[in-house]
Amino acid sequence: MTRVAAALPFGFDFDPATTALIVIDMQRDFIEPGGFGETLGNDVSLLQAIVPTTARLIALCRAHGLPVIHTRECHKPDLSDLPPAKRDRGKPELRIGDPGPMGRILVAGEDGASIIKEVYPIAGEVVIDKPGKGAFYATNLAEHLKAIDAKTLIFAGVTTEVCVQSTMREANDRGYDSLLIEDATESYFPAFKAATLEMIRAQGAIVGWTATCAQLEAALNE
Ligand code: TIU
Repeated sequence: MTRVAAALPFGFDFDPATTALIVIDMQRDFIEPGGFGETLGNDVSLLQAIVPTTARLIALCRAHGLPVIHTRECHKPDLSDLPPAKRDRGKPELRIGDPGPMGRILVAGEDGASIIKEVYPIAGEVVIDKPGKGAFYATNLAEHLKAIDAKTLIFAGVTTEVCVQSTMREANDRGYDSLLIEDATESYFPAFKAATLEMIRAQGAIVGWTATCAQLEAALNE
């Protein structure tokens, strides 16, 4: 077993042979101007801060043989997997499926839905397209994790309190111990990120653990 002793709320033990990294939605639509994140009224530049650490985390996991799974929040071109409640919510300038500067907003195959080049998947890595916030809903993630015999999950990506937290909660209910890498996840709302880290590890790791990339690095390189 490997131990991230400095993880919160207490040491996180895992076997690298049965651990996978899940990188949530590091897509142009959330991180670059002109996409879904910006059309919802957010300052997308906040998310760019975690790109170098997320790239370092991915390289670390690849070097140690941990499978890296990437997700993309996006919808089929015919929008058949887009509930009206999701499309019609709020008053965005552009709705999901509308044409924007990076192609149709949050639609599979469009430039905006692609993963940013700094953390792009390499050959052999699984990419899961998901219509919801959680990565288990309406995807084959559960089956894939069983197939690779994953017991423990490490999480990164955006945004902390929306798709990352939703997926961690889904994973928790499915029996996975999960570690969220604090400096490889970000929110459009710094206070929401801070609150999410707190609520994940409260009550004796009610949802999971948090640690920094350097703390995981130290544990894996020991
Ligand atoms: N809006 C927001 O913070 N997030 C999302 O809509 N999706 C993800 O978190 N990926």
